[in-house]
Amino acid sequence: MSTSDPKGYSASNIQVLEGLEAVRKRPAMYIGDVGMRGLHHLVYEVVDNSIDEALAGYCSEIEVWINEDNSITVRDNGRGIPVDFHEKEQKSALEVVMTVLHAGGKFDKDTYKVSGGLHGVGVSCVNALSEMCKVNVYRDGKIYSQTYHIGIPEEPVKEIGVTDRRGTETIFLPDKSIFTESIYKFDILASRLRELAFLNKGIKITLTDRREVIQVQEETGEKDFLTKVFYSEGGLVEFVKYLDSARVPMFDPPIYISGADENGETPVELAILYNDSYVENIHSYVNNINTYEGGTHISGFKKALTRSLKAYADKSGLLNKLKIEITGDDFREGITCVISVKVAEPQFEGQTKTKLGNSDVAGIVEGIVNKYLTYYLEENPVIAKKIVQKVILAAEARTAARKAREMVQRKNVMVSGGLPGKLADCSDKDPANCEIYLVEGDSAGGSAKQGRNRSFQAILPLRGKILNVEKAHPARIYDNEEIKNMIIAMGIQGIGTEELSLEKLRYHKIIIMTDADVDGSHIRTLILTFFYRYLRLLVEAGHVYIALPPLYLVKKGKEEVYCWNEEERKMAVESIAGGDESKVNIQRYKGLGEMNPEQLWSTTMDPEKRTLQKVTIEDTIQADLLFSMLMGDEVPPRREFIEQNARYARIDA
Ligand code: 0RA
Repeated sequence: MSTSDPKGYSASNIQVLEGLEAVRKRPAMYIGDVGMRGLHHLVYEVVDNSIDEALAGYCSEIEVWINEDNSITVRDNGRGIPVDFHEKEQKSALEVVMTVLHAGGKFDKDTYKVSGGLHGVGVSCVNALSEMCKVNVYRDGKIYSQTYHIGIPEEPVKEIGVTDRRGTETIFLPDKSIFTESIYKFDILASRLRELAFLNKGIKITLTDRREVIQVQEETGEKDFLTKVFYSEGGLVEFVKYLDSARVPMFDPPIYISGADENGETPVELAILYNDSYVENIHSYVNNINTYEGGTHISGFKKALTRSLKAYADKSGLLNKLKIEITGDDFREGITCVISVKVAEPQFEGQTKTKLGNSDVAGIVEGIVNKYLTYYLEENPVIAKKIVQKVILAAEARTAARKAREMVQRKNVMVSGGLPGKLADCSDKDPANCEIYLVEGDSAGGSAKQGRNRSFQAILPLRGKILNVEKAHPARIYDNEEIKNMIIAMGIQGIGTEELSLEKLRYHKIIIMTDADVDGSHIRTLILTFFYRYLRLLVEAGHVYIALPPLYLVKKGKEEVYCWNEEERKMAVESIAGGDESKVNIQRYKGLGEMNPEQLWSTTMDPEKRTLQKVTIEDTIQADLLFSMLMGDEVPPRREFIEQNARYARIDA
């Protein structure tokens, strides 16, 4: 094809338009969804390209701005996207990268790998889904620029000036006709960028919120905006210490392991810490993506951990007097670990495509971890002994726990139908149709029982204290009446990572319903902590919800409007009394018990009218930190942390 062939140009352009059109037609296929998650995903997609440039060794700094209009700017000091003319496509390389699907890695194949975001879709998708996008490339002393509208270039790449800097700057405004959300959340971006800084040591990442003015300089009138800088010299070692900042470590520094397969490919890196809690806290990443469903890298790690610790314990005679068997779980009680692998062609599986499927990775990780851990334990006998002793305690406690559980299950069979006396069960027996409300308090439980639709809604009132599982030993879980009742009522066979099975789950919706006050939110957190630590699978499978009772009832004569927030309250007063608060009666609901059964049904339980929030484990790092801080022993960091991170598991509607 000759460079002057106009057909070549138009043919490639038609392809480009078709590609962009496909993305706009089915955005969810490319970025997951068009809600909060998808909106933020756009930023990660752009930042990932800069991270790749940094991993290639050409970029040390990435700056991200949330602009006043909720557009985003991402700037790096890398080599700059190439702008040279692309013969085949008849346009600048920059234009190809920005408009052709999956074009990101076409150039410079050896050094530039497209790791991509979760879906690895590339920056052209971000472009297609933006009502405006502009890229400035600083390269060879010049500034090049191109602007796009829903992915289509306004004009060819232009040289617009000279510069002494280097790098790429992308500005984009997500298309409001595609996304259901348009407001960026600083905390969500901060959390991901912090994670990226830990995972990729040495890269400085700055996040600035131009919507939040912190201070105005008196003399110059210059504004200081809310800014956070994320930078980690120590990488994963600092990451595990950060994760355990509310726990008491058993040793310091953390164990650090890094290696690769025999060809020097598939780099594996991990850091391990043990603390005095009973929580197993393993976070894993593949190409910087959080694989929270686990996968082959995790199985390889677990195998090697068990094998090397077992071998050491056997050899050192520490197990000589032990009569009981040690299981894999015992070796991981109180562990905090981050594992990060880079895989050339990752296969993602599972419900949310966050489970690594590549089978060869298991052996690679197992080999590296086994070799280094064996050596580490030999070299550090004091620490090794501490770990083994903790494992023995875990095994003993687990044996005790099993006895307690068996007793629960036996008792269970003897009582009528085996269900807790407090449970008001539903008549339908098909779990897919059934819901259980976990209701705090006596009177609310009573109202819920009267107000419910008994064919498919079951009520379990929680009256006593719910155990704080963050502090309690797993063996004590079954001692707690309320937790025991929940487990039996839900029909769950066991708890933890290995015994939990959803096969006999009796309800597909488990709905936590608590008061809208401090006590209520405390109880909700206790229940969520239990679910997060021991029934993670249940949450991951999307069975757990939070009921949202209304906060206000605005009344004038016969007219009644329920409101779920301040804004709705104002709107209600506006619509029924022209905005005059003195003409209406406003009732603030603090407790569920203030509603009669009919009210509770129509506002909070009727599937036609209620609002449920599904609990998702979107951000496992933040969830873990929050639960460990809220519920753990270390008091001082708590208050500040709660204030800064009101978000635990992300709750989606
Ligand atoms: C391909 C080749 C080269 C750089 C890049 C891509 C590149 C892409 C992005 C995206 C965001 N920031 C980026 N920085 C660089 C290198 C070509 C060369 O100079 O040899």
